[in-house]
Amino acid sequence: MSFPRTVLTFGTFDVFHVGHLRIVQRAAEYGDRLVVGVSADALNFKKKSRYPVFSEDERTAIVAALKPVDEVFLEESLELKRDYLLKHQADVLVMGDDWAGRFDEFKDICEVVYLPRTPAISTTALIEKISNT
Ligand code: C2G
Repeated sequence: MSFPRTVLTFGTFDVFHVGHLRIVQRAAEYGDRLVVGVSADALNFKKKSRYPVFSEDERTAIVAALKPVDEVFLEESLELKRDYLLKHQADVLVMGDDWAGRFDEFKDICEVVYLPRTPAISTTALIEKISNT
């Protein structure tokens, strides 16, 4: 096992909420150093045909300011996951269980862990709640 043990997680982290905070905190417990890939605006547009509420610069600044986070980079493409894991020398990849099984192909280069999502909170639900008030 290498030291320091590096954990990597990915996310959009738009309209940052406690579910995002909890996954970051729990991911950090899997190693000594936490690196976070924040998905680019263009990648979100490609996936969901809409831009996030907060720009990639704002989302990156919020995630970088979190105590458990050591390094942040922009995730520009879903296809580059293996390159990102290798580049950042990830020992563990942590994702919420909405992604369960989807990253098992990387088990040849790192540990892959899926953690339960924090219940009853999501960016989509928050946007709906705010728009309806
Ligand atoms: N999450 C959570 N609990 C919630 C909401 C989100 O644990 N109530 C977790 C998700 O499972 C994910 C992380 O928070 O691991 C970031 O969630 P999103 O911002 O929705 O990220 P997503 O759009 O899934 O982007 O390449 C993968 C993408 O970058 C992931």
